[in-house]
Amino acid sequence: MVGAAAAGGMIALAGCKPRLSNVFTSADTHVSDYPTVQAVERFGQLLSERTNGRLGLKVFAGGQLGNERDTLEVTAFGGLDFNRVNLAPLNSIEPTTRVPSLPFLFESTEHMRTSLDSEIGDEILATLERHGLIGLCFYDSGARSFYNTRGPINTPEDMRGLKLRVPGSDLYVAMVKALGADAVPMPLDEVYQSLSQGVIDGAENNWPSFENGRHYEVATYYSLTRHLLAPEAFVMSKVSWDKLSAEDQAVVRQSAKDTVPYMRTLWDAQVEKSMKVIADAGVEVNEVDPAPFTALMTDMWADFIDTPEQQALVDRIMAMRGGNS
Ligand code: GTR
Repeated sequence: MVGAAAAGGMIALAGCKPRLSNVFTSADTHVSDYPTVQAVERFGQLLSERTNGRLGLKVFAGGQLGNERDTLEVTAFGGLDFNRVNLAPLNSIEPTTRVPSLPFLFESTEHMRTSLDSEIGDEILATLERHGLIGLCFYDSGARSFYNTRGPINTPEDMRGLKLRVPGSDLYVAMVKALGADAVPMPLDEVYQSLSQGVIDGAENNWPSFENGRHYEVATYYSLTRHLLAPEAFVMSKVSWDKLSAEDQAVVRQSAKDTVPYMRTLWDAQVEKSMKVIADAGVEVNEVDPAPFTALMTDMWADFIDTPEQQALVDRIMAMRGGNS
């Protein structure tokens, strides 16, 4: 693995002064101009500037190193230094990550941003350390809604019997089942073909992923349920982290945090761009009354919130609704 080679290089060079440049590796399922990739590229520039070129980063975009679940495992073992993933593959690994993944928990992007910018976000990120990962920051991921090849979804009844792709997370499976549809867990890179071949009828995602994966070419109905405002996470391998000096660890942490406002600007612009591409392609987009979806999807929270630690986080996030902090 490239990451392992870079890490091996670090060990060999650890005793030399001054240290030569170490190029870390990072994985992303998205293409190189996607906001998450751009933000991690920016992180790499900051890292290099702030260490006078001692540390650098190469981002492997477009899922070239594998799907999120697999690359996450490799990251935890130190074969990759960094990774940018959705929270879904972390749901089965760390229970606290299920909290920001709960449908209809955040009432707006603002609520999501304020909650995760507060100490709540840092506390959730810190829980990843027990799994070999250093949680560095959260990135925006907009709102996920359903799209499909059959027709507009207005009520949960319209979802009965639809085969809908979800990321590999029990929470997502339960969410779709609660609405009466069939959940098909599948990596993102298989969705386009599965839609084209009728293996699935639809999926759910935000505007940029719906557009970037070209899913809108096949699934021409996008129904704005906005059921999930779960963020993305940028993580580092604890194996690689432990090899850094305390000063370099602080640079890594700060540089990651410093990319968050940049990512949000890119994100908001990308959403606008994707909405236009999708509208121009003639996709039928419909607004949805969230009430019946909210009722069914919040009923299942109890199945995924079973520790006092998770419940306390849910309560604190709920208390921040309506602009309270
Ligand atoms: C996207 C997210 C990806 C990936 C994808 C999915 O919104 O940015 O990291 O998790 O969803 O549905 O697999």
